[in-house]
Amino acid sequence: MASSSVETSKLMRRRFLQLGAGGLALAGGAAGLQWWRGNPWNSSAQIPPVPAAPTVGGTVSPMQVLREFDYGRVKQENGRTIREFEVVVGTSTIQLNRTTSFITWNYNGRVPGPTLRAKAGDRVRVLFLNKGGHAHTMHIHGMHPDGMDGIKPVANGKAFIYEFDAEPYGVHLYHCHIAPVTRHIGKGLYGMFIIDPPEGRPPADELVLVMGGYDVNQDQRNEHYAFNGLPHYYMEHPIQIYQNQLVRLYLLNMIEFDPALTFHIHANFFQVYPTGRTLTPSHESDVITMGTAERHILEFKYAFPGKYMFHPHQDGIAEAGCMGFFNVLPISS
Ligand SMILES: [Cu+2]
Repeated sequence: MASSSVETSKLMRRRFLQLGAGGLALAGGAAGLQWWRGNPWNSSAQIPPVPAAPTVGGTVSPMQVLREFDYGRVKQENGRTIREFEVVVGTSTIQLNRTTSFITWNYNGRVPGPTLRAKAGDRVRVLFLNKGGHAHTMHIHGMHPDGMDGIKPVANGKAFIYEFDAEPYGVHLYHCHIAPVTRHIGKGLYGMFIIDPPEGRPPADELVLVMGGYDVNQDQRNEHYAFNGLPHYYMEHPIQIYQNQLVRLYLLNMIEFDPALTFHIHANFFQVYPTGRTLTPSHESDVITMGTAERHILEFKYAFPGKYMFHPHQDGIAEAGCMGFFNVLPISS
């Protein structure tokens, strides 16, 4: 590493750590920063116009979570691509249904947290600031030295910089690792971390679905379940996709307390890329079993327009909020 770059990096770290120590708010985690949205290396898929996605229920709209990728601030240091992400832990109250509100602990004001995305071999730098009122961390799955493993508590009001190489490519996740971890995850401290293979993947309509549970009465069981944060959301607001368009679904199970569940799509089959660790599918199915923290890429196309359900086939979990529709729109000629 050239010394000037080392100095720049040190200065940046010092500035950030001072921000944390001084308790200055990085409002919402993203204010005043430029975030890269949309997929710069995958632009030729047909994606329906997405309906306006206002903040709902006290968190960001699941419709926003669905297609939003955070590519970080991109910079070059010594010929390497650095992706710098800013993540702030906070708390907010969300509305699970008309009568039930829930105080979340979250990353960047949303449950799930931002979908961080890098390419294999990039250097990832996460500027982590804890304003959540308790000690929290960011334990990011992947390969890295133990000092970057996110199990050492970061006290409230303090900052930490996680830095490591993005390896291996696949669909990964991050979550808080303070005990009891079930509680910290159950309160909302989790998110997806995608590492793209160096050669990329073919163009597709790319979607993110994160399955989560809510234990509102602290009985070590979930009373509510959700895709992308809010129970039943995609039943009322179906996900629009186009007929015959390849859909690439990045799917993550972050449900605590239930050891495993399945994911099923109606009237179709999907190709499975286990943990996103392959470039060719391992098999085809219409239902897949996932333990907590398991994740896969599923690819499919719908041949016929119409509305098709998706849900875990543990039907009680589905009916408690983890259920939605794809609305397949015809391609007009
Ligand atoms: Cu925590």
